[in-house]
Amino acid sequence: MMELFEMRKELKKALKKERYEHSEGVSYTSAALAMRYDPLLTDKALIAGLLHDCAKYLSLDTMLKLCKEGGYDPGEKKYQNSGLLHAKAGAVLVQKKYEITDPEIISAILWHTTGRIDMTLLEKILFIADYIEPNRTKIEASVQARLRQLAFTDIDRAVYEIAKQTCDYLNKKAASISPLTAEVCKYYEGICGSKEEK
Ligand code: DGI
Ligand code: FE
Ligand code: FE
Repeated sequence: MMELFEMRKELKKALKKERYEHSEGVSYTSAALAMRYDPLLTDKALIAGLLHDCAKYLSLDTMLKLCKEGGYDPGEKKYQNSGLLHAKAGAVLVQKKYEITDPEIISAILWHTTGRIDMTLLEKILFIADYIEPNRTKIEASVQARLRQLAFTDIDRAVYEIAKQTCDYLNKKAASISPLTAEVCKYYEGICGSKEEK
């Protein structure tokens, strides 16, 4: 298996500086969440966090090729943008370039952008860490502070609120929301809906 420092070295070459910093942030934030919810997942969380955006700067063509190689459906044309495809392409690239074989890590990277129904713990951890890591500063400070606390106290509610914010953001931008993104929001609202008044 590739050592963590080798992964970092390779990743640094593949990403812009800010994106690399974000990846480090997601890496240690995922590890911290794993320590909270299942310490045995800490090492996997560290790696999944570090590598989750490794395909972010590939061309759309290369992303599509990687999807095909991995047997992942790239979806309809209108959803074939780098925002959505880098997750699927990344799930294949980590196997080819970073020697990752662990199915839990691969699946966390695969679902990190949209989330999915009934996520595993590691999938939830990466989904949340991507949004709350310290270098991510584009989110309003008070919202960010609340989500950071929520992540460590009510993981499903944190998943829901992040999914909801992503949907609201895409709606505002008038971007086409993939059916899965919308479904995930509804599903997790159902799971934590009873706590709405809290
Ligand atoms: O890769 P990051 O920027 O760290 O974050 P991400 O992987 O969660 O999201 C990447 C982008 O994908 C972000 O700008 C939001 C966008 N996105 C998420 N769901 C959808 C989507 N874009 C479209 N068009 N449709 C979606 O359903
Ligand atoms: Fe991403
Ligand atoms: Fe990310």
